[in-house]
Amino acid sequence: MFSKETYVSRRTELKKLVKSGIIVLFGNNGSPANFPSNGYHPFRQDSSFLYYFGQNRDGLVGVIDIDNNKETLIGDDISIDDIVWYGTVETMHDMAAQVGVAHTAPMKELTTICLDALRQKRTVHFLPPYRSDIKIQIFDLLGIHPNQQKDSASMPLIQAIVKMRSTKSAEEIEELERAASIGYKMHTTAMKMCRPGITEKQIAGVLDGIANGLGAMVSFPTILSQHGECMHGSPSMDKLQEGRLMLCDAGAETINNYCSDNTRTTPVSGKFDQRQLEIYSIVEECHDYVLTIAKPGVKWWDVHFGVCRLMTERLKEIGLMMGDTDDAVAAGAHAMFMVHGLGHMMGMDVHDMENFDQINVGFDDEVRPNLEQFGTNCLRMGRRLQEGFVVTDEPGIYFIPALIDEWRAKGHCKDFINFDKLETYKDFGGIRLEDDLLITKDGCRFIGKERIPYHPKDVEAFIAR
Ligand SMILES: [Mn+2]
Repeated sequence: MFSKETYVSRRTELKKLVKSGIIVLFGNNGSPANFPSNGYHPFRQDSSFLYYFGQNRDGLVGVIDIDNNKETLIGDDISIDDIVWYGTVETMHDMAAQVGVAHTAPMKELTTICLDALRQKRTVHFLPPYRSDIKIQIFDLLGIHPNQQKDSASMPLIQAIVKMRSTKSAEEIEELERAASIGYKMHTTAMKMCRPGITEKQIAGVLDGIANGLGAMVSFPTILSQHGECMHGSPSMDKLQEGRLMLCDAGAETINNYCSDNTRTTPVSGKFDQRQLEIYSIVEECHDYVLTIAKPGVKWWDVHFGVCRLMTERLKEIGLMMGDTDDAVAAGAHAMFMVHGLGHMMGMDVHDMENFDQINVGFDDEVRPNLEQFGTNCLRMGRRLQEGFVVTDEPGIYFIPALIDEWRAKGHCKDFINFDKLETYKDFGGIRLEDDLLITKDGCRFIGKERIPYHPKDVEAFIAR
């Protein structure tokens, strides 16, 4: 947790931005796995609740009455029955004091607060809920059916929070650096463990343990697979095989809930073969290219398409693509290879604030998303960069057999893709490289004091055995 002053000043700023009404920020509740007292662990607090109220306990709600300038932390003190099982925990009063909140109230009082607000026709600002229990709570409190809640969520509140959370403060950047150093340990361990015969799950399990042992957790379920062409390939019980590539996309989340998100692709044999090296070098060049062009004022949309053009140029050189580069990219032909966007915002959430919809986070009035074109519709961020933004830089090239078959059958982008040659890559898998970019005053830098090896020579030297 940060100092009391951090939370006080964040709430002060939020009140200024939202201007009037009453803000209700729901914290998360525990989530049962197979029976109520056997919950999914670790508990994950809602990020916006954490950002303004700092407390990492279940069953809390933060209320900010802007018109009456009154802040209340709502929740029930735990009973002696709970103390027997879980030990003594801080009182509601102490938790409120730690984050500079003057008032506390038991959960039942939230009903009164909401009823009074509705009777007085005051605006109750809430965020779009993503958990079913909170949807029921909002239904009970405000009478809005879960189907209507996303549309009824407060745009002024969403916009204010996006404005504040998009720009990371110095103390937040320190936390992101901490997450990066845990991520470094996870990734370098995975690279060292990568060899024929070990299962994907064996490695992924160790990565979870590294994060846990450092008081952290993984920032999302680890993607670790020799089927890198499957975007969210969960680790399986399959053994890694000689000649394949292991794609590992994993990150840590610190005890204060700031994330890292990196991807490395490692040759199981210890050395890249010629074909792998060709594709890897293109991804590497795209990854490094971003570092030279991302800076305040530049649209991430343009960075993404700059990478798409560079990738297309290089794929033409090795005969997988053809035709005019600009025409190919305009037609979306590059999305045969890079099916996703170049990156996303990152902070307390690995896809920062994705619960508000990416259109509200990564785009604005100036830069609108393209929801029609395959590939481009997965770009989660497009707007102009600002100092303090954190965005992932994650180009990738994949060979997805089903996608190759589908486009070939339809003749889709046949003027730009050499399907005969592509056919021979169906056993390739995929390559992605990912690092987290902090936008600085006049440029950008990668987060993390130590770079996880990624230049092919460095990778081979690092895993040499
Ligand atoms: Mn990512």
